[in-house]
Amino acid sequence: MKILLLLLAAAGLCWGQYNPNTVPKRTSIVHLFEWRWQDIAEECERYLAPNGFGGVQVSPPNENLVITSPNRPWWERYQPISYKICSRSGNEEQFKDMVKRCNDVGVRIYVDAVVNHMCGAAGGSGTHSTCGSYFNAGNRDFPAVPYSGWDFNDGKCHTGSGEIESYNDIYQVRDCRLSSLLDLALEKDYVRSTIAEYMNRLIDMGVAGFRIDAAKHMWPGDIRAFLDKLHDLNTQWFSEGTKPFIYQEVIDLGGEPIKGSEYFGNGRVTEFKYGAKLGTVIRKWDGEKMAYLKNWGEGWGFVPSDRALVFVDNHDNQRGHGAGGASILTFWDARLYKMAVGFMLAHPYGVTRVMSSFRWPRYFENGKDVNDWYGPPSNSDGSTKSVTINPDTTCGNDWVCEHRWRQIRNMVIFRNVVDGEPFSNWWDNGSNQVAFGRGNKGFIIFNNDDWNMNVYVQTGLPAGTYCDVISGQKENNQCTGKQVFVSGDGMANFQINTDAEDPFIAIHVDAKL
Ligand code: AAO
Repeated sequence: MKILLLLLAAAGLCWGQYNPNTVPKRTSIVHLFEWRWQDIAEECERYLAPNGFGGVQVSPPNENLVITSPNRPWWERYQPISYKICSRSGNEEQFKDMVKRCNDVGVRIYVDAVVNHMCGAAGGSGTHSTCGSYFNAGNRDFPAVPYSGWDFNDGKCHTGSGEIESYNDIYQVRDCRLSSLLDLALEKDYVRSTIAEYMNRLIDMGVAGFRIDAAKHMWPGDIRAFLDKLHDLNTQWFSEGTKPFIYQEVIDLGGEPIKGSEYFGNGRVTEFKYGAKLGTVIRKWDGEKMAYLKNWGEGWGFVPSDRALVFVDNHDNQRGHGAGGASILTFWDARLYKMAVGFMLAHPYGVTRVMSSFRWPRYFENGKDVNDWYGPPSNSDGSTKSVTINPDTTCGNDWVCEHRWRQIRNMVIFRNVVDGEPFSNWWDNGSNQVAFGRGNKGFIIFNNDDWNMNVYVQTGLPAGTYCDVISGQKENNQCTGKQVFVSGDGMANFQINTDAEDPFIAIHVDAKL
């Protein structure tokens, strides 16, 4: 079987593109949700490149429906009107400038490709779109693409409502409308070619890959058909013959007939069990404890590591959309969130994506956040506010910038330092005090119990004094945080009190004093 796969790969028949195309030793992606292209370009230059971020997932760049009731929700960007590069994040010039400037400093751009559908059936008709293109949702007319009635699945869906009524019926999930969004007929070559043309324009500009939105709602073979038409990446920044990185949004928490594994032939898949389970463990719900994380990864029923794109929260489940439920940790639960992100970035499983959010006036009624629709920080004319940077390096204008939190940023660096090193030296107290290393390059230890911790454990690191990159960091060969002394045999003493600001410590060889 292995030999057959190798042969297929050699023959170029295995198309799947699993490699994020980042520059060496830059291992994580950050989702700069709803950011403007100008702000992303500056962030690449002033922050992401200097701190070793591999790439940025950007919000859908194409023209979308303008929704005024509610007032400009974030989710209007998941209702395409055309493939013109024209959205609240900026125009085509600005997009191109961002891609160039980020690539020039070695930070990749991944586009959120919304190609399963166009706007909702009740989108109306007119020119209320971000670039003013005319459309008529009722007639399925999108002349700016162009798509017409022929290009949609209305005839193919067999539910009375035309909507997905049951996730247990794979035909409904693929051929019917997801929350009324007009479902494109991806079996048609015209539709496939049109989508590929859009993606190729982006590839030619220098984009390094795509998140395929709502991939579960497309047949794997249909996705494959448009991926087969894609160009290799722009040789200004990538070596000849490089294919775009593909990660498909397939929500598979178990319990439905559609499995993430059906999509492996096309690229990676989003592993939603990861954040749902990690949140449950760190919250200590359902009898879970961190000691159980010893076999985290495939051992927990996740897809193989080399097929997974992982995250603690995403733009949907941080506000109750999509899937994962109440266990999902977000910036709203900052202390636990930092532990979860720290664990994710230290652990070798998957390609990791860090979330970067905007704040909204969260307000629960009957357990549901009624403000889950709130769009990005915006001015009275609806334009998105820029990301301002405060003197202490945090962000203003209600941009949360989790990726700039010291603990998270330093763990992004940790992951780069330990890249390629094995998971090693696991230790736990049978409860919620756990530790593990990455070969002889890095070590992390957590105390999520309700009592203080004082232990001697094997770090696997060379002897020396290390600076904890959670409570501080190494600056000019001095440590602004706690210091850890590793003796000649690799052992070290760690003390973490339950009331510590962040109940975990991480050290790595680049933070050795
Ligand atoms: C908006 C309005 C709608 C309106 C529509 C059209 O909210 O009321 O009908 O416009 O006018 C986003 C927003 C939507 C928004 C849409 C378009 O989230 O609210 O609709 O833009 O503006 C499913 C899909 C998944 C999708 C997710 C939200 O499978 O692909 O729903 N995510 C992506 C994007 C997302 C975007 C879209 C897709 C559309 O990330 O931002 O929508 O482009 C089950 C299924 C999942 C399913 C969820 C939610 O999950 O398994 O596949 O996700 O239900 O419907 C347990 C189960 C778990 C289950 C979950 C929830 O946890 O274990 O499997 O419960 O029931």
